[in-house]
Amino acid sequence: MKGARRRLEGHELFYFSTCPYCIRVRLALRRLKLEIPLKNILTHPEYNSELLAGGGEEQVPCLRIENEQGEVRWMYESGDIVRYLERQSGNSA
Ligand SMILES: N[C@@H](CCC(=O)N[C@@H](CS)C(=O)NCC(=O)O)C(=O)O
Repeated sequence: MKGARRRLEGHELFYFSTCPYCIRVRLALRRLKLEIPLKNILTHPEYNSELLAGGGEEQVPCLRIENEQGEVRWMYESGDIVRYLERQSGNSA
């Protein structure tokens, strides 16, 4: 079924295109019709620096989550990220 994608404010996904764990997360985004900015750490070294400085690890996928109070969390596990996105979309089936 086609439908509008919903933008998740305050979220960014750090990834690179051939990483299988990142593909898993990107497929979940597509399935859940969620849109967030994607930051490719291989084509943009500055994103890799941002990931390391903020999250502490050079590993992808990593979801950066900033709440309305400006507090930031860095979520690294693809399974955790998919479950989190499902909860955000209201579709945890
Ligand atoms: N447990 C992680 C594994 C992610 C993973 O191994 N990512 C690779 C890229 S495909 C990586 O970033 N490796 C670099 C490193 O671990 O330092 C997940 O499921 O998200």
